[in-house]
Amino acid sequence: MNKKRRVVQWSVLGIAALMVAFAPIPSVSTTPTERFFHVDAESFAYSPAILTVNPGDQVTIELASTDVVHGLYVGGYDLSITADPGQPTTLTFIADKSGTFRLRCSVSCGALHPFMLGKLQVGTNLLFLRGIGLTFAALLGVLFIRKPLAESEN
Ligand SMILES: [Cu+2]
Repeated sequence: MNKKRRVVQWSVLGIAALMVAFAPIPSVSTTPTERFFHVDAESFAYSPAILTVNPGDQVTIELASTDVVHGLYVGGYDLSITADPGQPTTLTFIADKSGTFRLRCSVSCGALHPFMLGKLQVGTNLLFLRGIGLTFAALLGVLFIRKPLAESEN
């Protein structure tokens, strides 16, 4: 009985290890490219609101306002542009910092201005990968913590 349980435990561990080894992980080394985003700003949202690029990419954001003057501040990079209605403005920079950065409107444009937000994702979302890693760690932990208890039950 005990031996059978051991075999099951090792099988589960083996399968988990295989999953860790072969889980698709986005390639780390990507050739930097030029990325262009046309972002429409309208009270009180950006479209698109989430910009995803790779580290090292040259990012150009064309901000176009369709109603009042709006701004776009890129947190972490400390860059800002404003766009008058009908007069798009462009901002070009190298995405040399990895991570998730807040985009927000830099011009007080109305009641919901503080909620005019977006996101710049540079590179792989590490939180997501860590979450997967933690899930496996927890799984293995449960297996090893349960073992002594299971044996004392017999
Ligand atoms: Cu605003």
